[in-house]
Amino acid sequence: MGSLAMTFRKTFYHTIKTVLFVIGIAVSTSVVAQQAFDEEYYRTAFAAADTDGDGFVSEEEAVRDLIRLYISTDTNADEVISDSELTDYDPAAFNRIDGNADGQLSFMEVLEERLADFAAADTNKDGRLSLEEVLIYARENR
Ligand SMILES: [Ca+2]
Ligand SMILES: [Ca+2]
Ligand SMILES: [Ca+2]
Repeated sequence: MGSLAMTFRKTFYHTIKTVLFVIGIAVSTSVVAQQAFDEEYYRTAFAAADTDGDGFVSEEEAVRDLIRLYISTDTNADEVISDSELTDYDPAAFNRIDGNADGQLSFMEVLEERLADFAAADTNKDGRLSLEEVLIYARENR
C-alpha cells in the first residue's frame, strides 16, 4: 500500500468521526448485491465519484466517495454498519469484509476493501481509475 493510502487511512479514520453532514449520492459497494449488470448504474456512480470531472477517479476521490457512502449508510450514526442498515447485500461479501467477525463493518474494514478493489481495478497501474477500468472490473466481479 502506498504512502498516499496510508495518509488517507490515518486522516480519514479521525475525520470520519467529525463529519457532521451527509453529501450526496450513495454509490456502488461490493456489499450491495447486484442482480444484473447495469452499466448505467456504474456510469452514474463513476460520474458522482469523479468530483473534479477529469474523467478519472483518483484514490482521493474514491476515498471521499466511500466516506459519503459510509455516512449515508450508517443511519443510526454509531460509526459501524450493521446488517440491519443494509437493505440488499451479499452475506458472503459482508462476512469477507467483516475482518474481526463482530457482525459489523467498521470504516477501516470497508476502507481496506475499497482500496483493495481500487488497486485490483487499476489494471494499467497509473493510480487512477478510468470508466473503462471500472466497467471491466465490475463485470468480472459481480
Ligand atoms: Ca477525477
Ligand atoms: Ca450503524
Ligand atoms: Ca488506471
